[in-house]
Amino acid sequence: MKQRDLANEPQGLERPLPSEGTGTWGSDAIADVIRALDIPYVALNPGSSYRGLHDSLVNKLGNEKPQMLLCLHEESAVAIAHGWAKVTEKPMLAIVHANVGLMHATMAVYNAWCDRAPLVLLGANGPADAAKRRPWIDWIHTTRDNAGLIRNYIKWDDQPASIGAAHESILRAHKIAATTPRGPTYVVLDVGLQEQKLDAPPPLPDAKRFLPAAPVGPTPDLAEQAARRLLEAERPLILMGRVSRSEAAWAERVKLAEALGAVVLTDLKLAAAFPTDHPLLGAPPGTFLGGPGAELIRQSDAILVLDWVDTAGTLKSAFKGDVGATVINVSLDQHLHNGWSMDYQGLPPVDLQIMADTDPTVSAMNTALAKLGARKKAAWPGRKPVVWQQVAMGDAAGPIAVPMLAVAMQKALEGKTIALIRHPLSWAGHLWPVKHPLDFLGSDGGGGVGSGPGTSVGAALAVHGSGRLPVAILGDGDFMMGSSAFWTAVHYRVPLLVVVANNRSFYNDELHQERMARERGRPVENKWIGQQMKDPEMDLAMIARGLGATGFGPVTRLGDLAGTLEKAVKAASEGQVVVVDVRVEPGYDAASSAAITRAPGA
Ligand SMILES: Cc1ncc(C[n+]2csc(CCOP(=O)(O)OP(=O)(O)O)c2C)c(N)n1
Ligand SMILES: [Mg+2]
Repeated sequence: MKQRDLANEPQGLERPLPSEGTGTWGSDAIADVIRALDIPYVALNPGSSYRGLHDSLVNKLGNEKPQMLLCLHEESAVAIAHGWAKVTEKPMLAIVHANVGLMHATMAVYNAWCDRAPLVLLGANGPADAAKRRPWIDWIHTTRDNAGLIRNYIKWDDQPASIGAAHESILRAHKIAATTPRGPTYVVLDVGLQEQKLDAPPPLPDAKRFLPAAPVGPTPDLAEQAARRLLEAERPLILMGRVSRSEAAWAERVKLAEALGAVVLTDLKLAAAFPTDHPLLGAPPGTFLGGPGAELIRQSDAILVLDWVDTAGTLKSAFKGDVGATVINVSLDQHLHNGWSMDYQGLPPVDLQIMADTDPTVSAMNTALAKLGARKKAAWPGRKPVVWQQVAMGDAAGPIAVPMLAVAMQKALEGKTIALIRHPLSWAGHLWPVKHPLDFLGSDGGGGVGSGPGTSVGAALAVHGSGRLPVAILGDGDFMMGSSAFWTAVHYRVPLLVVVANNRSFYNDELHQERMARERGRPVENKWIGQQMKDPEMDLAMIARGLGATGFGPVTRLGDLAGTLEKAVKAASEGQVVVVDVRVEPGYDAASSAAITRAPGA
């Protein structure tokens, strides 16, 4: 393998002087158990509530394993950890300061929760002992129940009261976060605990004995029942939802679909699950279920649901009334459902529930099918293959529509292995081919705008060094809310290509105002007020340059796009963080517009 130049790698940066301090502190012992988790990075924004732990991470652990990633906002610290987990399927660590840092982090925690992304979040509070609080500041930054802020959208939290308890707590937080269904966990470290002097380092538990559980499979009998029902169906269909990034599991899903003759639908909100050029793909993926997908579901007589995000809503949109097909639901998600957020979606009618992970279930079904033998009759008689909408390009001197941007980007990236790590709301499934589990990473999970920059940086870090160029296409609203995350990518030398589909608007909501105006007989012309970001238009390339990134644009004419993208791809391939401001025409794909502006209950 080529020797990596450490001056241009995160690991080469921010090397501390050797520490000659003596003594053992509470936070040193906490740092020891953090080291045992074998997590390479900790994303953080600093604060005095964890100054003890900060010191131990730098001076006791030498700022490696984990290495600090300094973030300019707690929302981006957690989003970076989220983006990392989207690729690695493992938790990164993040640390936030007291109640205020946690308040900043909340939306990103919610996004990670909804995306079922693992995250070990550490925070701090106190001192719990009021007699030890510094005047004023320790009082405003101490809360009775710090984790209460986020308890409704994390899997578990704790505030340990001793070093031994902190060891157990951190090991448990890791184990729970990384066990499926995955999600965030939170451990609050009391200031007093971190800053106490210890006589001797307490014994460290053996982390290897507290590892997360492996994904869980179905019983052979359940797998066989599922396989048999789909094999006997005339028009079997698979909704491929949350699945892993494993290449082997990808091949197993293709094998299953082929053995069953099942038509497959995938979801644009989730990472790649099935090749878009496969003849069994039923329709291009959508954020919402489009007409052709709904028609296929309506026609199918047996549906295998692999941890789909909204099974009830999807079946409702397709069948309108009674669900005529047999439904086999493979999901562990119910373990996470609570009464606070409705991210669990509607309750789907299910004929066979398999409480297992999707990857091992698919493998078990393939094993069952090998015994059951091939189909007797071909499935889906008379089905026509997907018709891929062609994108019409405009005049060189004319404006740029989002589909044209997609075509131009594919051209500029030809011959490169890339990961499309984020896409804007104006995106549509027919715009991007997917042939590998890392070709496409889905969306934010919780619909919290502003996560795009952070999750992109985290995902870019996770693919760094793999030969895959990370590419993010972001809305301008999303970019502006979270743009400070790009400084972290520049600082730690994490290459990334960001293209902003800049429609100078929170355009999603212009669609809503348009709908309101039409429904109420009011002027549609007013829909832009309180939505558009003009006068002044923001110079996003300059903002990028201000953060140390390379900025291109604004590109306003279609004819200038190819040349600019070519330069941008070259710069990112050479290791830079690159932002291209592309001024696009407002407008969403017709299916998305219709779904977004639907009336309540429709
Ligand atoms: C934190 C947050 N605030 C507001 C919204 C409501 N919202 C949904 S989409 C959207 C517009 C986002 O703008 P941009 O990223 O520019 O995408 P565009 O719709 O213009 O393509 C807004 C404001 C949200 N989902 N999350
Ligand atoms: Mg916009």
